[in-house]
Amino acid sequence: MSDFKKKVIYQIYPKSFNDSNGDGVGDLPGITQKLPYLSQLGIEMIWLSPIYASPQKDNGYDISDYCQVDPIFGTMDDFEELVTEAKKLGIEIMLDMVLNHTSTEHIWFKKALAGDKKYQDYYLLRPAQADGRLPTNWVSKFGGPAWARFGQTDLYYLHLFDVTQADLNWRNPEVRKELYQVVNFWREKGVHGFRFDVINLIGKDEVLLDDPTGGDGKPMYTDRPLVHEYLKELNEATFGKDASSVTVGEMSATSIENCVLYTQPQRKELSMVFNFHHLKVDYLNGEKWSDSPFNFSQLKELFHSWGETMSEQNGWNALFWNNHDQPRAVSRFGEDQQYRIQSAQMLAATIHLSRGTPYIYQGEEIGMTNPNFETIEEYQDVETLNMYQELIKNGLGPEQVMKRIRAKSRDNSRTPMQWNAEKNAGFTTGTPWMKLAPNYLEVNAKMEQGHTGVYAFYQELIALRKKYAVISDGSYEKYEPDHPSIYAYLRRLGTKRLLVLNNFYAEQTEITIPTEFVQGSVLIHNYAKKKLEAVMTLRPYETLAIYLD
Ligand code: TEU
Repeated sequence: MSDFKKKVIYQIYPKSFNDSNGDGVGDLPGITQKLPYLSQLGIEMIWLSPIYASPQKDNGYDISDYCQVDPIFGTMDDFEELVTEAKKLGIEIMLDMVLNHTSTEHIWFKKALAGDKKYQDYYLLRPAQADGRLPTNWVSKFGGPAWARFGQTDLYYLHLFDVTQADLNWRNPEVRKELYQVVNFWREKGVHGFRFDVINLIGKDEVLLDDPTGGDGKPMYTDRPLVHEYLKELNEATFGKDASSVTVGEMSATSIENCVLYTQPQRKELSMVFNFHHLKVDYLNGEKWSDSPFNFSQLKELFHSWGETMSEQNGWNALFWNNHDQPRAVSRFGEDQQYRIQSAQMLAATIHLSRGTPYIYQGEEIGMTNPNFETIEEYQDVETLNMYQELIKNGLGPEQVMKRIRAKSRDNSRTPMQWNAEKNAGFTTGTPWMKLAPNYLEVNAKMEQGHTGVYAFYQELIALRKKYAVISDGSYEKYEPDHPSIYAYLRRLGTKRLLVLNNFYAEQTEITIPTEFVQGSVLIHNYAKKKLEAVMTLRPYETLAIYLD
């Protein structure tokens, strides 16, 4: 049995982590160089965003060969060296499996385009509707319709993401077999962890239909019952053979009910799931590119309902604030100026002491912030660039659009890792592929390691999870759900209890704690020690956890 409940997983976006050869792009040897840094933090598994051969239209989530390393990241030897060196430090590798779609540069798609019927059945090709409309009214997640003309034919291929990312036909058993071989190819290289990209979109119906609500089509292809069947098959054919494997499914627009089913151990689907509901609490009417502050009561309600349901029904969550698709949490849910350190620490405690497996996205452990670039030319992400055009077309002025992009762009998290205060923050000796956030003189790993800042707090949280079973295995219960500024919860395992209090605001506030906790001990705290009292006063972004044995 894998001990993924005690582990903390660290996500690396290889392009922006560490460049060893001065070409401006992070690479595999660069990651190997930084393993001691990760080991010191207490990390036991690193998830690498895609490192495979790719035209890089979506930074590697558009794969042209699943079994090759993209030369921008190095060679297969470099990968093997990384696996070996990591193992010496007790660190395992989790790879990102993008199995819902391939790049249109993949040999399968090219053969399909050349007329090979076998490969045409690898993708979702459909004719236009009788009245000439596209096969369905679905919208691509990166803007525009989800269908594009298939070469010179009368057919269209489905692309739920970019036009260069063609959805695979999972109903074809040959396709599934090929993909299982890919997973096994990497297992043989010593990989024990897999993150499955948008994996709840693989169970598409045989007949693809218009969204009757006139919406974007999501309910027509998300969490279909077949997903569970395919996951069981995938499990059995690949990682299920390895008792130490750790898997996480990235679930787009999913439901708690399905996530319970995806993760209950006896169902043999996945170890855990990422869901994104808590990261949509600043989407006005569900619209990502809106301009709106986050809704705290909605955030708490989501944490509580997911925490309690998964706890009661024995499902398992991946806990996270940041990844390569999200703005920096400290700029979004915290305060990245005066209270940068305190709010980064508070956000860390909220998820690291909760029930599930916590993930850290590179730079989060040093409190990295959004870069706030001035102009659209400084942004690179395909989604951001498409949306810029779309929002301008919809009538917003350029400055209004830039304000939204500064808050929402996926590039917020993709700026190079800030290692030190030297040139390019020590990320590269060359010209970085993407501009750095300008604050690297004050915010960098070297500085953070030098004093009791964000890094040391993460170190402490990671160590606590390994030591206290109530953190790794305890149940989850909400506490004072209606408090206007504190997010609080209780963990329980046998007679042991943990109360976690987090002030999400810059104003001081009060909360009454259960009387027995006045006799408890403080496990972790981001302010100087204070006496436990029935009514506790919490300072700006204060977090503390009280333990009762
Ligand atoms: O993302 C899936 C996804 O639907 C979102 O996170 C999406 O990028 C975001 O909502 C847009 O606002 C995964 C990967 O994490 C992402 O980087 C890829 O671009 C995408 O799949 C396609 O492979």
